[in-house]
Amino acid sequence: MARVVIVSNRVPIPNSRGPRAGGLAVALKDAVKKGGLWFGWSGRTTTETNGDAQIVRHDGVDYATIDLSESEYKKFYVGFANGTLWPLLHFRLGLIEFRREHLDGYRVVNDLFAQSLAKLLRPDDLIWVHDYHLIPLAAALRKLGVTNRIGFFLHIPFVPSSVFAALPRGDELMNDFCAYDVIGFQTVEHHRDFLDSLRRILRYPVDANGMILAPGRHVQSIVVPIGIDGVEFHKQAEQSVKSKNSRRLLDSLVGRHLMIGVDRLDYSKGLPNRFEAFNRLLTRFPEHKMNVSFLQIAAPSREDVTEYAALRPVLNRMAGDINGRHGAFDWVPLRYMSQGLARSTLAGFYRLARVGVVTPLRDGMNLVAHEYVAAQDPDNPGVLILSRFAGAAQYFEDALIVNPYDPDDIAEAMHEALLMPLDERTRRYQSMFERLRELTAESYCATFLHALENERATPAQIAPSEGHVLI
Ligand code: ADQ
Repeated sequence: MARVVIVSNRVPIPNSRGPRAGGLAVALKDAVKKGGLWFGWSGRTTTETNGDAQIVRHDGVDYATIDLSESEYKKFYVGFANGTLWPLLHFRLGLIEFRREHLDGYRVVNDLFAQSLAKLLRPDDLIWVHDYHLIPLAAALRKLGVTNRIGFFLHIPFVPSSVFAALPRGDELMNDFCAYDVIGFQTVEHHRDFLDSLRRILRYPVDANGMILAPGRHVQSIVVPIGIDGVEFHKQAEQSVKSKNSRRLLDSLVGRHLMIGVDRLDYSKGLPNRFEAFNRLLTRFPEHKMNVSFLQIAAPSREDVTEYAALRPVLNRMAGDINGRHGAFDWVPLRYMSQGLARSTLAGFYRLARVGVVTPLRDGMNLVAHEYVAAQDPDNPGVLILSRFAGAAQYFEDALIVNPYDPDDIAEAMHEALLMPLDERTRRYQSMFERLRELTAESYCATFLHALENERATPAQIAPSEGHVLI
C-alpha cells in the first residue's frame, strides 16, 4: 500500500514517555503505520515563519510541523476556524463573528500548509486531511501541481443548506471541497445536508452512490463514522479501576452513586443545561439527595476565543449555586473540575460511574459516549444518557436519548438511569457494546483509506436533485 500522509491542524507528536493518547491520535493509529507522515501546525507562534517543516521521527513515523505567526494564528485559528466555521457548523449562527480578513488569513495558512507539505510529498502518497481548519488545502495543493489522491474527513456536523447560506463566500468553500477525491462524514444526516448545500450552491449532479460529478473531477462522498478500539479500552478500564486514583474516587463516594460528564470546555457540549438538569433532578426527585454525586471533568479549550472564555464563569457560578443550595456538610453534590485527565484515569472513572451524561447541543460524533460504554463492567453496567444531537445517537439507540435543550428531559433521564434495574441496564449495555465492536477505529481508517485508494470507475444513476438523497 502507498504511504499515508495525515494532515491535521495539530499533530500528536509522541513525547519521551510514548505516544500521546488524544482522540485523533488514537483513532488514526492504524492509518499512520511505520513509514507514514503526519503533518500540521506545531501549536507555536513565532515572529517570523518561513514555512519550513520541522520533522521528528518516532517509531518509524515522521511528524512534520510548521509554526504560524501570531497574526496568522489569530485570523486562521481564532478568527475563521473557531470564530466562524465552528459555530456555523454547530448551528450557532448568533455566535458567528465573521470578518473578511479572517477568511483571508484562513486561506493564507492553508496556502502555507500546502507549500510546506508539497515539498515532502512523493508521487504515490495517499493524503488524508482532517477537519474544518483545512477545507481549502486540496485546492491549494492542486494549484501547486499536486495530483495525488486527497481525502477529507469532517469530524464535526454539517448544517442544513438554509443555515450554511449564512456563511459569506460559502460558494468558495463548496468549490474547495470539490478539489478532493473523497470526502467523509460522521452520519447520514451530515452527509445529506452537505450534498443539499452543494447542489443548491454549485448545481453539480450527484449519483446514487454519493459521487459528485464536478467539472473535470469526480468526488466520492461517503459516511464513515469514527470509533475507538472498544475492546482495548475495556481492558484499560478493568485495570484502571484498580488504580490509586480510582480507589480514591470510590472511597470518596462512601457508597453513593456516581454520575460522570467528560468534555472539552466548549459551548457546543451543553454544560449549563446539564448542570441545570442536575439541579432539577435534586429538586424534583429529592430521594436522590445525599445518594448521588455528579463529577464533571471539563478540560479548558480555545481560551483565546471570547465565547469559550465566557463559559467558564457561567459554570463556576452554577456549580457554586447548586452546591450551596443542595449540599450538606458531608456531601458535595456537584464535583466540578476545569482540567483534563489522562485517558487511562478516565477509563477507571467511567467504569465506576452508574450514569454517563453526554448531552451536547450538537456534536459530530462524541467519543466520550463510546468510551463510557466500552469501560463498563458487563456484570453491573451503567447507563448512558445521550443527546439526540450527538452523531453517536445515530449509532447507540439503546442509550437514554434526550433533548439537550430541555433540562427537565435530562433530569428525568437521570432519575430513570439511577433507578434502572440490572436486567434492563444489561440489555441496553450489551446492544451498545455490540455496536461498539463494529464502530472501531480500525474499520474507520480501513473504510476511508479503501475509498481513497480505489477510484470508482463510472458514475451510477444520477440521484434526484431535490428531496431525499440516495446513499
Ligand atoms: P471533540 O469535540 O474534541 O472532537 P469528543 O469526541 O467528545 O470531542 O472527545 C474526543 C476525545 O477527547 C475523547 O477521547 C475524550 O476522552 C477526550 N476528552 C474530552 N474531554 C476530556 C477531558 N476533560 N479530559 C481528558 N480527555 C478529554 C471532534 C468532534 C467530535 C468527534 C471527534 C472525533 O467535535 O464530535 O467525536 O472530533 O471525530
